[in-house]
Amino acid sequence: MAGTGNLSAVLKKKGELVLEDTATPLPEKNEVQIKMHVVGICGSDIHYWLNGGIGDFIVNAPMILGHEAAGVVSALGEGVTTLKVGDRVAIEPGVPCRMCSFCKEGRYNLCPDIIFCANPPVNGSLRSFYCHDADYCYKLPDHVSLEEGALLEPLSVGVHACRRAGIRLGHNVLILGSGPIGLLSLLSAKAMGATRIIITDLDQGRLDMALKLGAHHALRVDTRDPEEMARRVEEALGCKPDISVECSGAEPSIQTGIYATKSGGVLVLVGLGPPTVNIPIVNAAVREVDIRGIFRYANCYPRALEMIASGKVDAKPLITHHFPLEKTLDAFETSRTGAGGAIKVMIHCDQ
Ligand code: NAD
Ligand code: 572
Ligand code: ZN
Repeated sequence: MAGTGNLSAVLKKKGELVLEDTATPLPEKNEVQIKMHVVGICGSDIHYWLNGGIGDFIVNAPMILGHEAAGVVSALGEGVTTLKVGDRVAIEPGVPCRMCSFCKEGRYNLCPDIIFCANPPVNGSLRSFYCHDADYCYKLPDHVSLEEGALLEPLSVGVHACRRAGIRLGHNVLILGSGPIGLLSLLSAKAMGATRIIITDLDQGRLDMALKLGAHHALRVDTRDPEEMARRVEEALGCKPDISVECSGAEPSIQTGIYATKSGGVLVLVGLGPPTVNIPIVNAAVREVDIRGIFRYANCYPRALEMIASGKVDAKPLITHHFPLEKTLDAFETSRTGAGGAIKVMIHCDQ
């Protein structure tokens, strides 16, 4: 029988985020119960809290937030043989149907029936206890912290973006936007062999973090003229980038991404802003700049974990703030405002 005493961060409706006890779930067949340790706040959690929805995904009923998560296995459901109680795991938050053509081809992120934490109406993992399919949990080596385990989620977005971009040894790369996703794309691009990386943002603090993480050039965006920004990128790099990865979703930044990318190169759209944007499509077409989108990630957790476990990637500097679960509202406020240079805010569920 399910118990109580499961402190959870519940978004009741737009603007109303509360802490309340929910039922402690018991693991079903092929699931594990996880005593949650840490959950990172993502921009989408903030968006659901402030706006009550993203596009067609509307919060019509109370929903537990959180999808960047890691914890310790506390119980096993029937049939679980790959994990044991006490294992430290990172949780891949999207579980697909496993049956459709997308799942069978390995592109399970495109599964129309995927169940993804904290996307309405599905509850997330920002709570004391949470159950998840065991094969979407990744055991962490002893030297990888649970905080790093939680970072595997946004790092997987960066890995998927760089895979879709085809980043390889020797590429010059432009990253547009230095939020957590831009910064983790930067780390992924470096790990995949990019030689020189230039990054943009409106905010100097975020650019300073990008330089600390190994960007070669950081350009502050102080004009809405995308052709001028593209010229500045070329001037700083000494050539046009082979690959651009757009991580802001802002219209002028997407425009800059097209103008800046070398003819025959690739622009990956990671940032999702307004559903319709005005872009110089003819410029992209006649210069054979391929524009590719991404939707989350598939098969990226193992690679992201390997990058962290090997020491090739150090994502820890992104973590700027820590709060206990009881202070969730303060944590969300810090993430929302970026106070104190906040980049990735972590909530600790078991303090
Ligand atoms: P964020 O808001 O923290 O970061 C965005 C950054 O872009 C900010 O630092 C902001 O200052 C900067 N920016 C805004 N306008 C700019 C401009 N004109 N030029 C350059 N920089 C500009 O968000 P995040 O968590 O880093 O996520 C980035 C984007 O990626 C969001 O749009 C998010 O929805 C999207 N995302 C998409 C996927 C996907 O599957 N496609 C997955 C995760 C996140
Ligand atoms: O880590 C997964 C993730 N995905 C984001 C944003 C933040 N974190 N996406 C942006 C919003 N889309 S969506 O298709 N949607 C609400 C399902 O607009 C998903 C990807
Ligand atoms: Zn996210």
